[in-house]
Amino acid sequence: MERTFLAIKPDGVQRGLVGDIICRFETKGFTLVGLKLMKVSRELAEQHYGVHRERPFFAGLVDFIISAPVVAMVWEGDGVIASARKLIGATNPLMSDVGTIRGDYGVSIGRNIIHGSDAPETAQQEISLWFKEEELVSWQPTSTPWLYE
Ligand code: IDP
Ligand code: MG
Repeated sequence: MERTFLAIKPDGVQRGLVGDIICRFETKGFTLVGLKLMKVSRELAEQHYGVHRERPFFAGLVDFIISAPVVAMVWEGDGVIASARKLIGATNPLMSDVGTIRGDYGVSIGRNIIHGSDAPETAQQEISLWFKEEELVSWQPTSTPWLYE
């Protein structure tokens, strides 16, 4: 089973969207295997967004991510990496489809509510950056045979 890293950003937490966002992944049929509310250190934020270090928005993005709590999560399921990106929507919420998290709740690219890993390699890197192995729980939901044939 595939795993992905998702993080509800400070704007999503401050706006009271945590419950709705978790609900979307649960009802889709994915399995929560890691969850924590955390105040992110500058070092972690800079590492997480390291690929964007040279971009003009980098400093503002890091300041934003450490400005209020973040909900860090790992979700599991067949195809969860690409599917979660679809549920999240395009990076700019004004361009995201209606029905996606960003499309339903956001209006600006710098306040786009949630992060999701974009590929298997980044998912693995981000899961190990944000979670210790013992913080992840492997379990089999009783709904599995009703979700997968
Ligand atoms: P993604 O989150 O959809 O994968 P990326 O291009 O990887 O999008 O950018 C990472 C994050 O950086 C975005 O989610 C957004 O918060 C922020 N970001 C990207 N482009 C801009 C921009 O032009 N202005 C401000 N923030 C941006
Ligand atoms: Mg990205």
